Amino acid sequence: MNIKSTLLASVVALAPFAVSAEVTIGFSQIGSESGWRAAETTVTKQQAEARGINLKFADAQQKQENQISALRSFIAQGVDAILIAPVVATGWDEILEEAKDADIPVILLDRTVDASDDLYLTAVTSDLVHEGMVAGQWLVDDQAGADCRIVELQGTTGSSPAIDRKKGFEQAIAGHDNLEIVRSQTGDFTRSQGKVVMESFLKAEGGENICALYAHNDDMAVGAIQAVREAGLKPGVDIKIVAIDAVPDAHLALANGEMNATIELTPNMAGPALDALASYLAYGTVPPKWIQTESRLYTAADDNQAVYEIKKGLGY
Ligand code: GYE
Repeated sequence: MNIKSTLLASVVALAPFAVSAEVTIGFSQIGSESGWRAAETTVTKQQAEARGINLKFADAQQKQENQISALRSFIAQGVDAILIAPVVATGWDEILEEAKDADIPVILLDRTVDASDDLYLTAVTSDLVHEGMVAGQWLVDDQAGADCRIVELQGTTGSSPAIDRKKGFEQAIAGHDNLEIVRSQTGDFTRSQGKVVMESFLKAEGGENICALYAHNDDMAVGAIQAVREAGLKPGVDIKIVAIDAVPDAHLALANGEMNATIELTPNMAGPALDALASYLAYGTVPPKWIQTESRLYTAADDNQAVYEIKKGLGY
């Protein structure tokens, strides 16, 4: 049942952003590798419920093949639209073609794909390159020309945030020869891997030879902070720590001086996505290919304890 045409007839009379309860949307989520992703799942379910949408949720356990089979099942069920957070950037053309052939609009959440953009309606993401640049610029300013050997915890290999956040950071430190990335490895966006990989960096380099950690997300940084502590060093002091997401535990680490900076990523990608979808289903209004979400930098200068209190109940 593709509801689009039948909806058009009935929806015209409804408020443009009101989506009737008849609408069924499939949501293929990557999993729950980080606090941020758990919050995104919570917020997406809340946003759908608030609009009376029947949301079919599929947890892919970090596997692309699970996301592809979830999308194939959504298409077979004849859902009205699909939301997907694509675990990696490549390998989506075929399944997106199938959704297009079935006239089912697809919206990307928080990550992008290397497919032709006529295969999806829009992508709701932050500027991932910019996030890396802000992290790099923070370290440039913090070090003010001093020599600094950096280790990097990358996100999931092949994912757009890992690719773009690395690119942005390298762009920001380019030309600052005092700053050098000496080790770089994936921690898969998880706390446990962040700790394990940071332990290997500390062992290989010697903690006294590491000046700063750049982590592609806070969860890896929180894991790494534990490793730094266990190595007898002071995180945030002996080793500067900058990351991305601004999850509650990162605000706690900022408040107690164990972390130095994080760039906030809103977990509410679904709100703008469902608003764009409502206009598309109601009036055929085609949204821009990219709907950018806001990012902001948090440092020790912010009232992180207060922000922690606000965020701790948001499903992180
Ligand atoms: O930063 C991280 C999650 O896709 C941008 O995915 C997102 C990232 C986020 O694992 O915590």
